[in-house]
Amino acid sequence: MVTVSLLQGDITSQAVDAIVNAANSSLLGGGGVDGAIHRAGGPEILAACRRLRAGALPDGLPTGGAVATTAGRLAARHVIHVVGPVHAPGQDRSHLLRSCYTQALAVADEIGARTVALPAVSAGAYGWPARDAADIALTTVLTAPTSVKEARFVLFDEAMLRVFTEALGALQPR
Ligand code: AR6
Repeated sequence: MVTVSLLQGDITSQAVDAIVNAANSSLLGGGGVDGAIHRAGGPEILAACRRLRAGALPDGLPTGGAVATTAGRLAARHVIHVVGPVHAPGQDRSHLLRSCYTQALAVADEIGARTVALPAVSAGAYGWPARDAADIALTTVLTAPTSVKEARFVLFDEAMLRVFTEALGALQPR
């Protein structure tokens, strides 16, 4: 069974088997955690993404999908790129956000990753309300069929750590 832990910090510094990137469909970089991962990991990650675009993923990675690349010079061994849904008020796109986490863990299983660090996918530029993003992230990871042993949510700021802590507490009543 997967153990979930919560940490405030920068996902690029995590020494785990794989870190999850909140990318966009192009896989060619962006801001937020995506920009931070490419900056810290160096050009090898972008080169690997370009190869995917030239080969298996000519149209990019669909929303809700996941794919692994090298982690370049990061301490982690792999980056698992996912594409979260843009939050759209009035539309239920939560299945796509759940899919990011189930697919990320499925890819982790394929590459033999047992420790995985994850950000709050869609909770930044893509506008997902933090508490809903946290509830979806935690319930999905806790119930996913996976061989991953540790899912470490690395939350960038104190406010997001608080939201995830409250959401996890509500799932595990004392
Ligand atoms: N470590 C951990 N979390 C981080 C870091 C970091 N170094 N940097 C930011 N975050 P976002 P999205 C948090 O916008 O909403 C990009 O341009 C951030 O505070 O990175 O899925 C992509 O290319 C927030 O809580 O991802 C896409 O175009 C969370 O990571 C688009 O943004 C996610 O915020 C994806 O948007």
